[in-house]
Amino acid sequence: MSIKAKVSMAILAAAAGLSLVGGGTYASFTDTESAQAEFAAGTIDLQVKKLNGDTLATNLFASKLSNLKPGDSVEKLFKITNGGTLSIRDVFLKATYTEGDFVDGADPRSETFAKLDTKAKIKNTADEFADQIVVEVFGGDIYPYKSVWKGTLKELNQDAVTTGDLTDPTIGHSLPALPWADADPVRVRLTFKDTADNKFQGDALQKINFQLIATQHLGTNFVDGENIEWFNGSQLDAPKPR
Ligand SMILES: [Ca+2]
Ligand SMILES: [Ca+2]
Ligand SMILES: [Ca+2]
Repeated sequence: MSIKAKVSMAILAAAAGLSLVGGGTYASFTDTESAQAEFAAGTIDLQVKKLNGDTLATNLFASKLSNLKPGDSVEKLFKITNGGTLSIRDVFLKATYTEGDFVDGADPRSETFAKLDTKAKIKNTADEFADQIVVEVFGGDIYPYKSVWKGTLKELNQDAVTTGDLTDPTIGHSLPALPWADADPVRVRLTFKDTADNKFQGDALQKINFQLIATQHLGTNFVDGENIEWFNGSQLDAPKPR
């Protein structure tokens, strides 16, 4: 008998044995074992910090962005860190505003209305003003120089539009929680287009909401015995090979 045949016979015998145990009535001696399983979800918690590690205040910019002139730009450097237990795959930036957050310089409610020359008192929409503001977002390790997105605030306000992924390549283009909470630097620059004309004098978007959206990695098929907690905490952007 070849080795192959012996092996297949052994398997057949084992299968037959199992079927005996499986069916029929119980004998006198019985035993039941039970086991429990915990099924606990991890957490995704993105935090926005100053470069020194302090939590950022409500306003993204510490400067008051007012009295700006065409051609001005202002830049903010901050970092995104993982405060949860699951590794974060991607982080996208979104900026939104509403018509209600806009005050036209030609509107008597405008702070600068009284100082505005009559010829510049021209009404326009929030979108027209937001179209004059260029948003540039950079990611990358140490000093974020890699352009992740460039467009106008008006474009970024559209529902389906976000910047590209901000996670840097140093730890697999992700923001793992293990072995330590990763932190990636981000740079945002707002520029008032130097082509903005007089109708935008005194115009103000009183609230621009910046939102950072963190996403999880794709689901993984685990085999029992694997360290799931560790894997999900330290996961990188590339899918787990199978
Ligand atoms: Ca990523
Ligand atoms: Ca990273
Ligand atoms: Ca105006």
